[in-house]
Amino acid sequence: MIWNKAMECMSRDDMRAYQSEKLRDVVERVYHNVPAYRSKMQAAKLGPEDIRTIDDIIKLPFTVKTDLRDNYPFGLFAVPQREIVRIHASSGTTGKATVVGYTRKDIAIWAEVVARSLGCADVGPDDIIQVAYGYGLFTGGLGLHYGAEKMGASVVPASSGNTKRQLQLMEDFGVTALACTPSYSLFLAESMKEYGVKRSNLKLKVGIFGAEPWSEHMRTAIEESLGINAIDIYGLSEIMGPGVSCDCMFKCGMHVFEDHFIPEIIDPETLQPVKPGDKGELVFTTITKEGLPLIRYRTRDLTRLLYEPCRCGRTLVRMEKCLGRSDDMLIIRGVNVFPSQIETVLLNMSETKPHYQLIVEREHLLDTLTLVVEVDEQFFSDEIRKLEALSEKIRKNVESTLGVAVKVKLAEPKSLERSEGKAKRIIDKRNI
Ligand code: DLL
Repeated sequence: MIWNKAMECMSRDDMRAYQSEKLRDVVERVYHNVPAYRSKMQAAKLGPEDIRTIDDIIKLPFTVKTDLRDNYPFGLFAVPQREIVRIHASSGTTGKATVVGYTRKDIAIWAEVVARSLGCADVGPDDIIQVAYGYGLFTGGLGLHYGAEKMGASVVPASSGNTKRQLQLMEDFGVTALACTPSYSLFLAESMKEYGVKRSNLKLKVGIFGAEPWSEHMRTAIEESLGINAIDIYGLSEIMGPGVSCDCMFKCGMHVFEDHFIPEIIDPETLQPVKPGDKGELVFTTITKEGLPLIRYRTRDLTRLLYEPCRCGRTLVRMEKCLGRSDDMLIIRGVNVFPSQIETVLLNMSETKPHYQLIVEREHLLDTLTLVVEVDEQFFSDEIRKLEALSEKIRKNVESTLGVAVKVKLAEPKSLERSEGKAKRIIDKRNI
């Protein structure tokens, strides 16, 4: 089902004209309402009058995650705080979270793009959708929730966790659509046996999976084990949350809702646009957002844009599955983790050295994180009790910063390999 034909099936020329108009508007707004943007534009000797069409977008300075941190928490908001009706947050690169704010209109647009995404996934008013993304500061739960309500589907706001209950709800309520991370969907499939839930007793037909990278090979595994259609949904808090783009039933790249988000692909080294169709870093400009409009935001996600028409009838550009990043962010059970956050915790503790390794594994379909950390010589001890207490202290500190469970292994001083170049801190053994 195409939710908004006028916008999703527009001719490319009309889309460019529409984007040009909205781009002019957002540039005016940030220039006048966000001091940080005004300074950046002034430094680049740019005024709003220099941005006439979409082709001028490349003149504009980029926005990066640290801009959000530097203006923490609300410094990049383009409206007075009284117009903000919702705040979400995700992990920042160091201690501080990335905070995003939405006006009432932003929330309505977000619900619209998620409703369109569900339309892409063939979820309609007759469906019962279980939202098993976390509800809270993370955008997954509430994002899917509002979009599903807008679509008119019956929403089961299960939130994340409690696998037994998830399966029971699915069975008892006749749930037809499941929204969660792709790794959790596989875990649910595996847990069915354990909890005595038979596939034949479930009405599930489609999954709306995202928030972490997953390959085509994983798509096949999910589709086979759950007997459903597995649809990829992409988004990031800074730009909106889930619903920036979504697969249609042809599963040949995620349609970007370009009337709200203009995508570009740049070379992450030179920062220049790549040739059409080439792979690089995805950059977005939000053209309708009021609360936190972002200009040329570097997502760090690596992908390519596909402009060939899609068989579904949508003319919206498609983006290929995102499997890599141009930074070191990891996604563990849907939670974004930056090694720099761990470094900050270790540096703040006198007992440890910032020499560490992070080992990521997928055990029984769930991601696990092990932190191997060197203990400072002064604190290293032969007493097991002391070491256990220290490891527990590190675990608590790291978990409260990352928001994800971690196993801590202490290492003797100077035992971790030193590298002459870039330290190899992350050992990702998952085969996504
Ligand atoms: O993960 C929003 C979301 C929620 C998307 C639910 C889809 C479903 P953040 O926590 O800000 O927002 O993390 C954003 O997650 O830059 C990507 O690296 C990664 N990501 C999100 N969706 C996908 C996907 C939400 N479908 C970061 N495939 C992004 C690959 C994804 N990576």
